[in-house]
Amino acid sequence: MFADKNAFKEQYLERFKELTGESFEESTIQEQYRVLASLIMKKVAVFMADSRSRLNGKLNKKRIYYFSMEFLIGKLLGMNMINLGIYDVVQDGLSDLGINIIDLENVEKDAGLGNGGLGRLAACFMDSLAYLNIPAIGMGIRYRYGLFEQKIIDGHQVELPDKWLANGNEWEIKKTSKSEIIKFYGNIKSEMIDGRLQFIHENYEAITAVPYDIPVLDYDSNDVNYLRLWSAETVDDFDLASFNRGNYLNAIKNKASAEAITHVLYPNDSNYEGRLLRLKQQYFFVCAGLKSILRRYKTNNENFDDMAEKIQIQINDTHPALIIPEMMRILVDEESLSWDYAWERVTEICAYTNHTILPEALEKWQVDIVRELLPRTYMIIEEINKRFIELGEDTTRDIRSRNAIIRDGQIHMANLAIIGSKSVNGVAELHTNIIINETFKELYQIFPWKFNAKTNGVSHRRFLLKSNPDLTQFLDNRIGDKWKYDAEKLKGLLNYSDDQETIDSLYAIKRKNKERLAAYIKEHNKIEVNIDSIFDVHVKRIHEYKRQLMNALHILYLYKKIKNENMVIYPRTFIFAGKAAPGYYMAKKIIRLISLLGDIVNNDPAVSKYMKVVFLENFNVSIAEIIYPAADVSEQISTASKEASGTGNMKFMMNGALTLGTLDGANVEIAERVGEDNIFIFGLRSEEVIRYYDEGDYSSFQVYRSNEDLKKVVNSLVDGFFADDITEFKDIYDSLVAHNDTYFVLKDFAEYLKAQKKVEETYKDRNKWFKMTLKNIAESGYFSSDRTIMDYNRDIWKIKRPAKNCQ
Ligand code: 26Q
Repeated sequence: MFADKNAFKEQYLERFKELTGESFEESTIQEQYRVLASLIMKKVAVFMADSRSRLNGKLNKKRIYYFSMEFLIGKLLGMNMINLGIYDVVQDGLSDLGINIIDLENVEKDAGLGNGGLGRLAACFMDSLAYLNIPAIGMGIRYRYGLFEQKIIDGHQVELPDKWLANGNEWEIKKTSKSEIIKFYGNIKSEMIDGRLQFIHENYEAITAVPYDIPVLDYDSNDVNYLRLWSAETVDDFDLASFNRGNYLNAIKNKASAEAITHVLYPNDSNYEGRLLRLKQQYFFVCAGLKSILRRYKTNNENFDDMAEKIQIQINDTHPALIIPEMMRILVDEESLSWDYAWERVTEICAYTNHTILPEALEKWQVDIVRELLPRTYMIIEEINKRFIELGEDTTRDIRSRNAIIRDGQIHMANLAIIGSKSVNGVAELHTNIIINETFKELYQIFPWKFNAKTNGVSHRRFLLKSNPDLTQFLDNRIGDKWKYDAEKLKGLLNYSDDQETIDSLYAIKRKNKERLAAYIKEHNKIEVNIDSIFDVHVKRIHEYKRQLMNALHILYLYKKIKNENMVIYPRTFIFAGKAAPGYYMAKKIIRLISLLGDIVNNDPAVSKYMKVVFLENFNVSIAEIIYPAADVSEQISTASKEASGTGNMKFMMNGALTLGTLDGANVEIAERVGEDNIFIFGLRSEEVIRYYDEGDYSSFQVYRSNEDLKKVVNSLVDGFFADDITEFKDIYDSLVAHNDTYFVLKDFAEYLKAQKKVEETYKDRNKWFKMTLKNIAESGYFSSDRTIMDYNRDIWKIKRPAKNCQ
């Protein structure tokens, strides 16, 4: 692409003039970034066009459509340069011009179009689909504002709008000509036309969906997939005559309310809220995406027999599950196909991934609002429901009624998704067992063949190759660079387990990455941390089940021991980051608790020489890329059974941090791979937690009363230790003591303490620690999303793909 750095410089300086009408000498760093991004995008767009024409037309290949309300892709410049193989040449060229490439990368704003795990998983999957040359399109929403920007002010979380588009977006191409019209509200009239009952949608409100395509590059070829994000616009700049069956005035009223649909991402990640606007978002992108898929299908195919051979749709949690009735509506109403034929197509095309077992997170919609907003879709859901109940074997009739889609005046989206899909997968082995045996036990009896496990993975190219360049170099030197293509090759590192020089290098690399994080902390938190302390890191969304509170109580325990009993500990830096849903009261209290704890610890000279507590604000993909490589300890301490998989655990592991965790989610599989000697496991097992819930025989008060140390720690929440206002943490105290500690923080506390002690003892033996590190890195290949995607493809999508690089 650029023969050498001089060729790059020449094109870069030329592009500068084209784009800014000025010369490079007068430029700001923003312009320097924008020109670089646009120069690269120009090339990428050409590759994208070529890839598309390879796939379209005669080839008419099978494609994957990954439907997700969230794609947490982060920044694109660095990753795109790596994928194009031009990172080094650009770096050298820029350096000649006096520009540090990292400074330019940092100008880009993160595309934070997701809440956390589920959204980042979708982004990692897009990376791996492109790498594996699986033709795929990600369908999502182009939110004007992504996940809020978090500020911590006096220990409180404050939310600011995420203006990620303020300086434009160099990576997207607006496709106005591929817009679709989406209809809301109105009424349905039925009429006999040509002997067939037809349903006519009248008096609807129409909204235009405009797609923006973002290319997703393969690592080593010029194959390009793309993400298609839909934005809502009013219809007035569209050809109104083309949908003149509606009411003109209705159609163009409410410009503001039309555009509001894609205004902002809902910031909840675990507690569903039945908001009308959210439902509009769901239908909006599902309907637009499906129309664009069928438009393409129809230009290449004469009938619908082959649909499943050309189209496979993965539904990322229930958020896009309306695709099931919507596809029925199009096939039956618009294409005049029979119900049974259409249902056969739908249930061989759609596949559903479940990401949660928390009952409060399962989506349900009030019948009334669905019926009003989506009158025809609602009728179809009713019909699907009716046939599900009535058309099964008599022996399963009761089960079917109990598990109906429509119950208690609500539409149960998981039931709809399961009934309308050919595959239902959990995101880790344990999680899949729980949905089979608990959450969807009865539906499993009806559709046992649908259920399967697909353990999550992460893009090792973003979270290792890109974010940890020194470890990348270290690996290349020892095992060559095949691991970039096939992460299982990381196992080659095991040949170096007893090589002292290798172990020393791992230590040196970790130390350097800790320096980088320490500098970041110094700059943002004005806190000086000890590079030689243990970096003990807990970063993820703030939620009671993830038990940041247990970690805080441990810190409080250490503080008291050091302060009052002169206990000596190996120095530690406790690092937290994560956002709380704005309406989640307890999560916000926990942030405040950690911040105040930090103030007390960091400002007490007797204690702060041993430990520091840092809360980094605004956790996002870019900050994550600095944090994972610098961690010694990865805190994965959710209440067993609650974390479906976790993916942060995998990112830490790849970067050589050791996991301190419960046997929950994918931690179980990490433990299986590294062996119990290379991980710190503690706490209740998921069966025990589930048993306690079923039997109701846990008493947190008993635990509290019988453990003196724990009692002192918990009491300090309400005895004036933190603040003048002793009521500040009363609700946290009550959740533990008065409301029986739903997440077993007190129950697991003693074992957590022991495990932490073991971490400390182990860390003191540097060789032992870094041998464990080596084992973790070597075994992390399984957790590459390349493997996950190959598993989805083998069992669900079944696309024949060119054998690639897995030599
Ligand atoms: C639903 C309705 C209304 C508003 C918001 C939502 C909503 C949005 C996001 C519900 C859930 C989410 C996100 C869930 C999520 O991130 N789950 C995580 O998924 C990861 C990838 O599979 C797992 O690793 C985590 O264990 C799981 O918590």
